[in-house]
Amino acid sequence: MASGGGSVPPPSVSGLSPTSGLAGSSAQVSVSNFLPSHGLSVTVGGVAATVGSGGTTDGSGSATVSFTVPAGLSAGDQLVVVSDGTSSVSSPVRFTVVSGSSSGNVAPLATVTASTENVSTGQLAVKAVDGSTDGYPGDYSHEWATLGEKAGAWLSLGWSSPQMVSSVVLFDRPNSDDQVLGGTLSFSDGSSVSVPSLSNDGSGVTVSFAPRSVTSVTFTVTSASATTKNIGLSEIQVLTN
Ligand SMILES: [Ca+2]
Repeated sequence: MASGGGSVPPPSVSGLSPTSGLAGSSAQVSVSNFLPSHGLSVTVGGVAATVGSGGTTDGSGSATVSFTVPAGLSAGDQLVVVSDGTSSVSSPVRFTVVSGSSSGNVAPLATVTASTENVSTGQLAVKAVDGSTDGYPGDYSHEWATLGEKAGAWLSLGWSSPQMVSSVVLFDRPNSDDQVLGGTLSFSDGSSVSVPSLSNDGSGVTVSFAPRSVTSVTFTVTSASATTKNIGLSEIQVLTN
């Protein structure tokens, strides 16, 4: 298509980040030499991803496009392809869908609210659905911590469309002081399910129940250990099958 002015560099894709995560988590990838001022689409493993910010190239055909890893993909390495409608280019690095996504974790797709959250440290409610089970004494930026709450603290996940859910996996804050000793999952259909003591080392505890179609679930802490200072969760997964 170029005429006279020398060679045109081919469109390219680079900088996939992060390179792994759960279905519903966010990632971004950069493109250059695509068509200028064009909308971009992204597929992961051949499945269309929801495109967030950066979904249109600038005047030089560059963009850093964020996207949501689609649900329904098998765990493992998946090809990421960006298209401007004319060129479709694969990322040289594949996205690794981590375990948990294959069974459809819809928690990262939810709007998350909580009784309190620690804004000053970044231990926010949304960190309970960021795809990472890390937390203090590891990386505290991946967990939800309340402001001195114990029993009575709550975290609520809401979806714009009904989700058929059948289990929830809860990950306590990994530190040895804070521990949930009991809780309740309350669903938008009026039903509720008891949550047992969570593992104090932050490993996942699965609560399974009869499948139900819901638009929200609220986890309420009903009991906390005596040494608890700021109850919270490093992660919560809501599974659809
Ligand atoms: Ca987390």
